[in-house]
Amino acid sequence: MKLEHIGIAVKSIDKRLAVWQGVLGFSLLYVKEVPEQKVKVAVLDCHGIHIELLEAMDEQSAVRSFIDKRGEGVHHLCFKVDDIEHALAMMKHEKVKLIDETARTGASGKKIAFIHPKNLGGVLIELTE
Ligand code: CMX
Repeated sequence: MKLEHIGIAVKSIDKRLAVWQGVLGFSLLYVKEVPEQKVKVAVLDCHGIHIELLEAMDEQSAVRSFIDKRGEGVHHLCFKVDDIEHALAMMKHEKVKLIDETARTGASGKKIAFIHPKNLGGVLIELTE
């Protein structure tokens, strides 16, 4: 498993890009709306590891609830696996609580799945293939 990206919940992508891109100097790879997840994402490259800024698209967005409860900040870590269905089956076997029992398609078109933060000290983990 390799760290693929770090998701960071922000109120405004435009406002935060000024620092992540303008001051820290990371290259912006793309900005995309993901309506099925009610989020807009801006993905920056940090020497092979991506920084994914997440902005809520509406009041019902999970990112909005996250920011309302905890404020802006680290939202999730995403790890890359070779076979996501195998990784999910292994976790299920080990009784790890899953949010997604089967993989779905993520913002980049790759298969993704979320693991419940309960097993991971309150940290939301995303797997991607
Ligand atoms: N950090 C810690 N805990 C979190 C969390 C976070 N970022 N997000 C949710 N939780 C907790 C909730 O508080 C809840 O806890 P309890 O069960 O104790 O109440 C639990 O996890 C489940 O959360 P939920 O929102 O009630 O569950 P849903 O199944 O409705 O949604 C999730 C889960 C992770 C999909 C959603 O909360 C979310 O974050 N959606 C946005 C996903 C995202 O970042 N998409 C960006 C694009 C990703 C990509 O395509 O690459």
